[in-house]
Amino acid sequence: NPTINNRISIIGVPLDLGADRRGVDMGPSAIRYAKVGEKLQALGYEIDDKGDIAANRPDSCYVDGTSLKYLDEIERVNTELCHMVAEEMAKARFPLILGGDHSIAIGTISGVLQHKKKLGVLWFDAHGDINTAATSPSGNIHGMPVAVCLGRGHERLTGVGGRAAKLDPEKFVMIGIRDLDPGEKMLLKELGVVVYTMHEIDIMGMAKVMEEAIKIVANGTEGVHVSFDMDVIDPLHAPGVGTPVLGGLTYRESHLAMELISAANIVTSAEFVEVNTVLDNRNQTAKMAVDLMGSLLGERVL
Ligand code: HAR
Ligand code: MN
Ligand code: MN
Ligand code: MN
Repeated sequence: NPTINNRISIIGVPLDLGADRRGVDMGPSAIRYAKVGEKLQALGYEIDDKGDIAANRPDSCYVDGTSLKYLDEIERVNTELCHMVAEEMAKARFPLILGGDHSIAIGTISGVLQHKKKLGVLWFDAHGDINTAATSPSGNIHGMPVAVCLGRGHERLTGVGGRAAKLDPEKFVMIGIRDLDPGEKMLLKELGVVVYTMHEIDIMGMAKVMEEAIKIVANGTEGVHVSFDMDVIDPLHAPGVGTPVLGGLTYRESHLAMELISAANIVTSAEFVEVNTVLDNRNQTAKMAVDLMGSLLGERVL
């Protein structure tokens, strides 16, 4: 396998300032409690758990107006995450990031970009996360990381990891989308991001969607990052998320997607985000995240 070696570094980011609802700050603990380390060790990986990046709580943070809530702290945490991800990759290790709200994709992706200038991204989400302060209905930064990684948005966010290191929108593919704001629809079309909404998944089937998606992100790139927002899965199977949206991926569709990425040998980093323990049902969603990591990293039935 050219892209994954057998060494994984786990980084927890207990940040919930990008979201409206508390609870995703406990995501990394919940995912570890669901035995992520044990699962990956059993698959033959050598695991280095780097622990969590310290993130402040909303009570002790300044709210920067309403259009970019908690900008200071989110910039600080993502800058640290960017450094850590780049550091682990410099040691030829695979970074696996545990969220935390989805604003942490800013730090993860900018860290990976320090090593892979041409990076493909597979973004699994119910949402587009491509708002800017101008279009966001909420001011929540977890609705903005895609815009930031494509070079749009507040300079304090696009500046994380350096303004030059940004993604190519033609190598960015979204899967499972079913909730977009008006400004997001406009920017997606303007930038030419390929979006497989739930509609395309229903019509084409997940196998065909992934075949096309993998081709797009793998051709002409040095690696592929998987950004997995747990709310892409139907709330039936993943109730522990802050912003559930009906009509999501089934259990098998989500696993099939991970298995096909694994079989393609393209993934060089991954993050699993938005596990909200307060809203979860006996850690079901964290357990689901760990099972998906298994499928992504080579677990097979037979
Ligand atoms: N689009 C809405 C906003 O910008 C909701 C964003 C979503 N929540 C997430 N992100 N979990 O994927 O506020
Ligand atoms: Mn550093
Ligand atoms: Mn998201
Ligand atoms: Mn989402």
